[in-house]
Amino acid sequence: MAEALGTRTVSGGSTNGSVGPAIPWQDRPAGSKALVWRHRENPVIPRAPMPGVQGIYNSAVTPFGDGFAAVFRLEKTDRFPRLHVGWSEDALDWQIEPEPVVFSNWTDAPSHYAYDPRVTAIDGEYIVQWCGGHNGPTISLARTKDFRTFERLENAFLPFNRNGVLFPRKINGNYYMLSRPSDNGHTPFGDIYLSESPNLVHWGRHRFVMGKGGDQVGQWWQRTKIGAGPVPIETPEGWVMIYHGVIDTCNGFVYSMGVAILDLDEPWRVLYRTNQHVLTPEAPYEVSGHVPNVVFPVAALHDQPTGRLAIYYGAADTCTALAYTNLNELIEFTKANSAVF
Ligand code: BMA
Repeated sequence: MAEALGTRTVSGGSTNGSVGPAIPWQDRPAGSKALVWRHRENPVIPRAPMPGVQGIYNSAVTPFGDGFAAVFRLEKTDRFPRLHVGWSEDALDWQIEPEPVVFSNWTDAPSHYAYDPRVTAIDGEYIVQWCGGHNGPTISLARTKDFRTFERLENAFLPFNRNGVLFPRKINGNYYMLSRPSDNGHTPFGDIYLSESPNLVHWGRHRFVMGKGGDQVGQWWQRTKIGAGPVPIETPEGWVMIYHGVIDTCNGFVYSMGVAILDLDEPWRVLYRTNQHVLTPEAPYEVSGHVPNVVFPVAALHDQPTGRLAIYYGAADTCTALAYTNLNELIEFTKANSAVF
């Protein structure tokens, strides 16, 4: 049973410290020593939450008003990924808009797919980042205040790029966004980079942040590619960046979850990085689905007074799942089990 919580301070990609709704939470199962444990009723959003839908995964959730808003990657039976807004009081039960997001100032061409959205609360508005198809995948952006009207910004980068993740505040006066340059297909490589912008339009000062693992560093779980996940969480120890790491196997890619801590003022500097995954596909809904063996973290809700963290992740490119941890424990584990390379 999820324990009942009162109103708490919540930062889900927001660092404004505003009082927000109670985030989902279940205690670590009795007898378990797991650092990260799964919501017992996973998947929180099943593969077909409404008629004509066959997948909803890799999606962003954020505190909004008295409850929560989401931007979902939703696929109907044409299997074409689009962004759909969702509303929830408890971040567990969702009302999902049947029609995709429409932009006030931009008409998406029919070829413009949209997937793997993130949402960053910053300066009193929400910036949505996703992988959009514009003659190849790249990072698209839009701003909203109410999740009803969305204004498109110019694409941040040239194709090919994925996993754009905007920090929740300016650093030294500029916006910062992580990304993972890629190719036009099922990219068999990939490292995390950081770019800077004064205005969310012009991006530059691109810096390497961290690379995939491999034989030299004894890191096979992340040997093929890595990509940033939820909006980084600001802590006194640095920015906590949850990310995915991928191994190629004779049965395809396997996506797991890892953690890094980045310097607060120079976030291209990696202070710590887990030398092992902290969640890997094991549950039936993670090992079986449209793409088996995928745990793909994209959003995190943080309850500052308790340190509770609820992490949303796409499972097997099919449904949406939830896992829990304690942020302080996650940081301590990352520091104690770190390999920076
Ligand atoms: C990546 C993206 C993700 C997907 C993952 C696993 O390249 O396409 O949307 O979850 O592959 O299939």
